[in-house]
Amino acid sequence: MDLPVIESSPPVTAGCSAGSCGSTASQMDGLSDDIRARVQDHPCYSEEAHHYFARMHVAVAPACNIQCHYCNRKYDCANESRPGVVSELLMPDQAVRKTLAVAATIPQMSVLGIAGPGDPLANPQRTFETFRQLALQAPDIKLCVSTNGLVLPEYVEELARYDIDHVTITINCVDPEVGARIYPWIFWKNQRVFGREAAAILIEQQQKGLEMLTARGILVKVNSVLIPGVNDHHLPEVSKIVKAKGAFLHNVMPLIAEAGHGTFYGVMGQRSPKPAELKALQDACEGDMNMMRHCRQCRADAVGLLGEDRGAEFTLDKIEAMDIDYEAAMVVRAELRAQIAADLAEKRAKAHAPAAPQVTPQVIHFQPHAAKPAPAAGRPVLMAVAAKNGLVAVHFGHAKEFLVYEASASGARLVGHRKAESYCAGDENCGDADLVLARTIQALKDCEVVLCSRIGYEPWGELEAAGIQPNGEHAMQPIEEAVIAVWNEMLVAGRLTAGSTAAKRA
Ligand code: CLF
Ligand code: SF4
Repeated sequence: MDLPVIESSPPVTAGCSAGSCGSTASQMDGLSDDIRARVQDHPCYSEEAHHYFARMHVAVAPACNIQCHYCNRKYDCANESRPGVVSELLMPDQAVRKTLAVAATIPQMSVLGIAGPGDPLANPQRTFETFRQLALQAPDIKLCVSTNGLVLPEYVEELARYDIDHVTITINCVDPEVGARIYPWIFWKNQRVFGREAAAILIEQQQKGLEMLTARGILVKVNSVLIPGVNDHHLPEVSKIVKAKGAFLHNVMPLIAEAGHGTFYGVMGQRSPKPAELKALQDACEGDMNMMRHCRQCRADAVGLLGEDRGAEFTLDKIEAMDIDYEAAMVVRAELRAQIAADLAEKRAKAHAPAAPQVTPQVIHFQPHAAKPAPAAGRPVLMAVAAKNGLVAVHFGHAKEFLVYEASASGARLVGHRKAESYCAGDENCGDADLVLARTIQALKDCEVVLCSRIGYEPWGELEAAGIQPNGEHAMQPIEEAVIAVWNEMLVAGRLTAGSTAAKRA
């Protein structure tokens, strides 16, 4: 069968090469067949799936019923978006047409989410009319919603009616004292409630909604915004509690606060966490909970694979002009999904085959999804990867983001990502190259290695001078295989003894 060639479509025949094989694969292995089937094509609920499947958001929900200190409603919901205005607010009919247009054009688009720019459940008519129409017209698309939780309990039944299987609740605290520093007010029973009392109501509603959803078997992801000095010490407790109540995944995201966004925190100079602080907190929560590490803090109108935005291809005027045959599209989409599922199943089967004996006990061999090798004597190393579709496939100067992996004796695991501006656009913008390169190096400063498909002479030197080793030797290799290979090289070269370079970066 010939599948359509999509620019951003991952190479589904590339074996483990196209996927993520580390800790997330282990998490997937530990799931029941039922749960695995429900998350395996959701790019947010499965790290593995995010290499293969795309999501889209439709911005049908402008209003909100609470105020968060990190949000300015002129901009996207900071819970689920990076700052920037939503390009087009949509009515339900428009949102449905856009969804069908995207799904027909990008067959790996598996999930439609409503995530703002306000709160979807504060706009129930628009949100549920969109879901109602899509459940009828596009039954092959998973529906997903993200909410602050204030009115969640009263909509659990309706969410279940439209077979909405994935719900995200943003829970930043379980203590009203902490909450009062995040939420100045909520709108509750036709009046504004302020401070601690507002936070207490919100927390109670969130917890109740979480319990009701999990009791109905709906998968719940909890998002938390990490706000240094406000809820950083509190989030491990949040993680413990939401896990105990049945949440499936916890996504701790960094606060985005810049004065130019006009948010209270931005104007007041509240700082955002550093990447190392975010990772440390995620690590601290991980003992109790599955942690999401690949969130890209999407716009409320994002389209495409996580980390890319193809929204400009689907503006209202463009989708009006499109001829959409959704019946035919569903056939193509089903074929693509079956092919990806078969490919992943084959990889898992291979992974469960007995591992070859280790040639030397010190070096890790790449065994996708296999039992972890015996610990070797080498410290963990952070490596940034310019990646596409699960491969080391991007020129350093063209990378718009870097995935950050931690390589250690236990294997390679994704621990985050860093945004970058591509400075080598080959046009007049190259005039700012020095500035952009300096910012990229700053963003990667806790990494020891950068893996990319190619890199120029000048950035090579600048990275080395900053203590970051560029590496273009593993172009087009699967990410984890490349990361482990480099870690092994460092180990053999004696660069991973305790106290060597990484310690200075901590
Ligand atoms: Fe959208 Fe959110 Fe559904 Fe995903 S995003 S409503 S669960 S389909 Fe995903 Fe984007 Fe992170 Fe959200 S990467 S911001 S977690
Ligand atoms: Fe903004 Fe979302 Fe908070 Fe509402 S819930 S104030 S839209 S961040």
